[in-house]
Amino acid sequence: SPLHDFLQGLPKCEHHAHLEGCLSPELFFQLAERNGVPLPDPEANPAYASVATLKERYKNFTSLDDFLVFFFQGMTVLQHEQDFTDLAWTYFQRAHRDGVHHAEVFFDPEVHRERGIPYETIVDGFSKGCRRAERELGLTTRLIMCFVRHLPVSSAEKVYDEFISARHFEAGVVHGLGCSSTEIGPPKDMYRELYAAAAERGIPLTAHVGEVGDPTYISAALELGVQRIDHGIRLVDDPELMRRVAREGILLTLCPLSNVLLRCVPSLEHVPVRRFLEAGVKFSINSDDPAYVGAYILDNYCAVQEAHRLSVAEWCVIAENSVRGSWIGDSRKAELL
Ligand code: ES4
Ligand code: ZN
Repeated sequence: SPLHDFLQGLPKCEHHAHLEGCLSPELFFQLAERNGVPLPDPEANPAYASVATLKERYKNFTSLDDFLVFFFQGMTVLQHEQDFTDLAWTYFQRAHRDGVHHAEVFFDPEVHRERGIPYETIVDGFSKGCRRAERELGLTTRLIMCFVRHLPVSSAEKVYDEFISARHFEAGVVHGLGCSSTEIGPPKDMYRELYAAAAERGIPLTAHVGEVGDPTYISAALELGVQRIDHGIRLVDDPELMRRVAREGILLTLCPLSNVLLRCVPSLEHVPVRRFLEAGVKFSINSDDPAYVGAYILDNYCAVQEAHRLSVAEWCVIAENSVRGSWIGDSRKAELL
């Protein structure tokens, strides 16, 4: 796009990338081999025949839940601390090349723990990748622990207890809590107690809502104390709630190309960036699951520009709101503004 160089150079903050969503088909097969993890039977799932067939399959997700099957299958090759570090480091290098100065990334400890990986292995591995990015790239990072709604609350309680016992919030190892995975089905308030306990400790909260769910999923999350909404595109279906989100300065972390690929919207034109700009709703633009979507943050910025033709002034508003909505101290914000 004509603004590519400008968008590349714009100091960006990423708030919505799943580290497990950074596992490329290449790295999937590499780690499966390195760790002796059996691949899914290609008879039952021909997508796993090769890197090429898997890449092709990733272009044809039919829904959020269809994607999630591949996303959780991918994670099975992550076994050792080094695998988690490699995955995070690979992502941060790419984000740095895309002009990201600050990155807040999700990880799903419940899912790894369920298949026998200790909490410490997961967090130590990812946090080593974060520290390397800070040291070698000057990128600031934040790890956000993500609960997954397809598993029972008792599973979330287990990782929450480990996180509290390890004092990882106080130590600045894990900076916030979120939740993701399937949206429609589980109770909207399933993390009421956990979110209340975390809020009491001053832990920042977010939730994946309004990606496919109606605005009542968004208001339910706000009631649980979130400061941020991941996706939230369905907010446009409730103008009153949209005014409230604007008034309260809640940040939406939009993932435009993910929304198109998972068929949450028919095309980029339906990601309501202009409606949000006009309503004064703050948002950032993010990659979500870049290795599955086949697009990183700069691809998302450029695709939004192609579809919506924003002005330089509008891009500056987006970049500034991304800094202000980051979970970092005022001195780091001042450096980024
Ligand atoms: C996700 Cl796009 C999306 N939605 C919900 N949960 C997720 N986990 C990873 N990506
Ligand atoms: Zn997500």
